[in-house]
Amino acid sequence: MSEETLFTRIINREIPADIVYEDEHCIAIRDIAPKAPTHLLVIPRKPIPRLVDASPEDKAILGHLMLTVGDIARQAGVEEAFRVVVNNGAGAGQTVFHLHLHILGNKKFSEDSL
Ligand code: D5M
Repeated sequence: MSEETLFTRIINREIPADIVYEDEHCIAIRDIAPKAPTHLLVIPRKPIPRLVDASPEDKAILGHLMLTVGDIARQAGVEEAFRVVVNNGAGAGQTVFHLHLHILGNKKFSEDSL
């Protein structure tokens, strides 16, 4: 049985996905169960399970992800209003244990909710 994560299988084109961006360090896809009209996932090629599992050697990848979120948000036309969410651990709602950043946009956000 494969130990690859779902997202590694998408990165390797073993499972189809709507890929909106990719570069040498990461890929961005449309979420299959969107929670906002624009709901993208930015996923490092490296299968870091959770944010808390990232190590100092991942510093450049983490920085790249944050910078790339801005590029992807601009490309999607949501750069003026979007949220970035990282669920860390099952208790926080993480279901795919391969680090990913949710970009949520084109949605009316209430000011006091996260
Ligand atoms: O977020 C995991 C997210 O991954 C969740 O919003 C659904 C999404 N998902 C699950 N399978 C797929 C496929 N095959 N394509 C695109 N998106 C997918 P989490 O933070 O772990 O709860």
